[in-house]
Amino acid sequence: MDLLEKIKTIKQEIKDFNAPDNDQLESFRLKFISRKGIMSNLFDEFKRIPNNHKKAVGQALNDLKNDAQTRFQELASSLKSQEGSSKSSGIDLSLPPVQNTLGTVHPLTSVKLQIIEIFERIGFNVSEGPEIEDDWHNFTALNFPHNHPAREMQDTFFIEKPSKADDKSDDIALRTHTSSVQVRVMEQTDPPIRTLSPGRVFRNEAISARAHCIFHQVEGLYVDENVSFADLKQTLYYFAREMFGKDTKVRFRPSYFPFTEPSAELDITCLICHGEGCPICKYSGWVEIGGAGMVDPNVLSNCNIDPEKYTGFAFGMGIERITMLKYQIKDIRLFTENDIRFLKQFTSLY
Ligand code: FA5
Repeated sequence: MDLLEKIKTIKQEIKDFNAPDNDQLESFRLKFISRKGIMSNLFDEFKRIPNNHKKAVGQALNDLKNDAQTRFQELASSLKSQEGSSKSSGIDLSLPPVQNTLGTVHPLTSVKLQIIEIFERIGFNVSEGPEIEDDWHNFTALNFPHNHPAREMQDTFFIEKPSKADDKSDDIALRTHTSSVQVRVMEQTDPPIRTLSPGRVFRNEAISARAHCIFHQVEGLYVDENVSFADLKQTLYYFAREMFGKDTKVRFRPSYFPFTEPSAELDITCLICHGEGCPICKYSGWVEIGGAGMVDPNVLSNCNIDPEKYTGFAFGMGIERITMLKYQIKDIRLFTENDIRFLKQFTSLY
């Protein structure tokens, strides 16, 4: 390579050189500027070239020397200003980075997903409805009598309650149960229907270790020809086995809901005291996890489904209650306190 070519290459190298720290700056100085650096070698070579080339090459060599010195000044001052700014902002750039910690899925979310997965295996899909609900979907379509206590201020958070005693059709409230979603699904879908509706519900209740005014339920609905109470029982037995283990005992107690007939309350053996008695099971050995029953023919008619042709079952369970039993949590308030020490115990879930 002739000398002019060489000078051109080195010029580019000088331009591209970066010195993120003092060591690199010193390398630059040694390589290009010092007495034993590239520049002195080039001046030695310059002595040996023919005289008629000396003018052009000498000019290029001087330019290169200036370039090297200018670039050195630039690199030195940019390093200085970097050091100054990190010092004045109090940041120590040499410290190792802080590790990112992964968040955890909330236990209620995890249990909700586990419930969905169990029911999806037997053909249920998932549907959702609004948390702010009208009277029709939360009460009237579900056969609630006008004087039912749930329709009073003491039990329900009303957003608008313009109604007189007899006409409640304009009432707007925070839904008190996820049964409102079964009405919406039945209004919009022809049977067969097999759906699960998890969601948040609200009740004007005192908060205690067992009960909250905001909690979660999951509603199940199956409507088709020839659906029977035996189907309901087997479905819930299957659920209890999958969720709590095959040795879990389940019992149905006769109950009453305006929207199902016959109705039952679903209890499982208390997994906290294993049937011996504790405050969570009120020393009975059993804990109620939900209500269930055959959908009342009036409710089917209200949702434009022919009760002569179709029957259905429905159930509604408390997700907090199920989570407390599964993970032996003794106080429902822990779910909403956001105590990292509590939440961290569930890192391995879903
Ligand atoms: C109902 O809400 C009915 N809609 C359930 C139903 C659906 C029956 C379909 C028939 C057919 P209940 O009020 O019992 O029922 O509530 C169901 C479950 O929600 C309870 O078993 C309990 O697990 C949970 N639950 C009720 N109130 C609270 C509360 N204040 N805090 C926490 N969980 C609650």
